[in-house]
Amino acid sequence: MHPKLEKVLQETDQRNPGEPEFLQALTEVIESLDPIIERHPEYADYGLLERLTEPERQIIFRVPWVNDKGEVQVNRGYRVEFNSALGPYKGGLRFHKSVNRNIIKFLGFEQIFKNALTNQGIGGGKGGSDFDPHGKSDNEVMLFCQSFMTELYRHIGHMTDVPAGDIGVGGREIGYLFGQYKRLTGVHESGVLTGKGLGWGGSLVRTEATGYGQVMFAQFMAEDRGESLEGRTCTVSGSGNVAIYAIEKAQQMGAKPVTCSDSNGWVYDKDGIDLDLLKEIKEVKRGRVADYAAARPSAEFHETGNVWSVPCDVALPSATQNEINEEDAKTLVKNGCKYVAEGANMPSTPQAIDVFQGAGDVSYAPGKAANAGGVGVSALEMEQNASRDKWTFEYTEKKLHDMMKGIHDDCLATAEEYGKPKDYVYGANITGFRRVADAMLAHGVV
Ligand code: NDP
Ligand code: 2IT
Repeated sequence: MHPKLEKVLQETDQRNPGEPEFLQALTEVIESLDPIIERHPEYADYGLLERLTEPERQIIFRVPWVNDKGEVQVNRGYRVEFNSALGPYKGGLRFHKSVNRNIIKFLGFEQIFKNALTNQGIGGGKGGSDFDPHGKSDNEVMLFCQSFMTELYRHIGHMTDVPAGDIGVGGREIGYLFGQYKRLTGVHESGVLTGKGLGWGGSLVRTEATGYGQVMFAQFMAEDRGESLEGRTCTVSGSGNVAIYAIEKAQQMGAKPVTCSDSNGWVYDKDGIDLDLLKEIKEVKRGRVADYAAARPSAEFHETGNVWSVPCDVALPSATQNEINEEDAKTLVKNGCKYVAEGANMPSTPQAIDVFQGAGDVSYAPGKAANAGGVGVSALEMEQNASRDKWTFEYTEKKLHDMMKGIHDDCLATAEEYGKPKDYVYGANITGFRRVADAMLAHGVV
């Protein structure tokens, strides 16, 4: 590796103790920059790499609220504004008990390159809280969101920082967050958040965008090999926003998704997932995948193990980070899996990625490329808000399709250009890096 890259890795390691996921995300990107730094040493100059790996701003705040029993609860809120070279910070908010600064920094770092890949003029950021929405009443979720926004509102804006959803933050939470922002500022500033309701500034296709885009990406990888997803068995993890719409798009393409999961277990449905039933249980009743299995004779529920033990052609991880380890990857490859398209952020460990890439006939798409459709359509939502326009479903989905095709083709072209043909990891990291780095060099040392 180029000595400058080694030095940056060592220094970031020392400066960010106790932040393994952040260092994991960072190491993957830095390691893939070798070919571009060799050819363009200016990218290792001007403190560019040192600046790129240090967030522009990290905001941590107290979020006090009162639960239904009248007890005071205290959570911690985060917003990491990582890089604004290409546009306002953009990225979701995650509400999950595992959230800490390390998790938000890893997600914010990934977001920089993902957002660059969309070509939509958006910088990278991420936020969230260790608030656990499971088992909370609507009232408690509302009070939490209001308290969270009471601190966050001073840092965000449609030209500065535009949050959206992620794990534990969907339409309901964005509604409460937007309401409180509007109340505090006295301004109906549609473009300050994305993932809004369709009646008050939301965009058609935003709900579907991440899962749809992920499966479109898998389809483009298949087409590049002269194949398609039709008739293919897919394993999907998760049962939230991304997983549900990955299943929907896979079914539209004639594939057969047979699994889903949540933190209590996973389901194998030999007849293929019944999407209406899954949506009813997850989106309407806020239930568990165990309820799905109980209502569906062809489905089995498992409390132990995971969906990656089920033989498949296409794996669509759509739950969380590091959910595919080396053993899982070996099992997938042994069972004949040919395509991996990540809907979640960093779902495969570095060892799992090595297994996929070493297998020879697995096309592996990292999250920052394959799940970019979500933030991509968020940018389209911002565009509609700015122009006070509303686009049709078909028009917006076509834009998503073209954006995903563009990302796919850019990744392949860059990988080829830098001597790593068909390597979507190099392709995604170098394409994203080059766009951000060029803007940072133009802006001087800031
Ligand atoms: P949701 O909250 O809608 O769903 C998350 C799903 O993953 C749930 O089924 C949840 O189960 C499961 N899950 C979450 N954490 C864990 C865990 N630690 N162990 C086991 N299961 C877990 O989130 P999304 O669908 O929006 O997000 C899923 C992934 O996609 C995340 O990695 C997110 O960062 C990424 N992503 C999301 C985008 C979006 O637009 N929403 C865009 C790009 C990426 P349970 O309910 O039991 O917690
Ligand atoms: O990880 C992601 O890209 C998201 N959670 C979506 C971010 C967004 O701003 O729409």
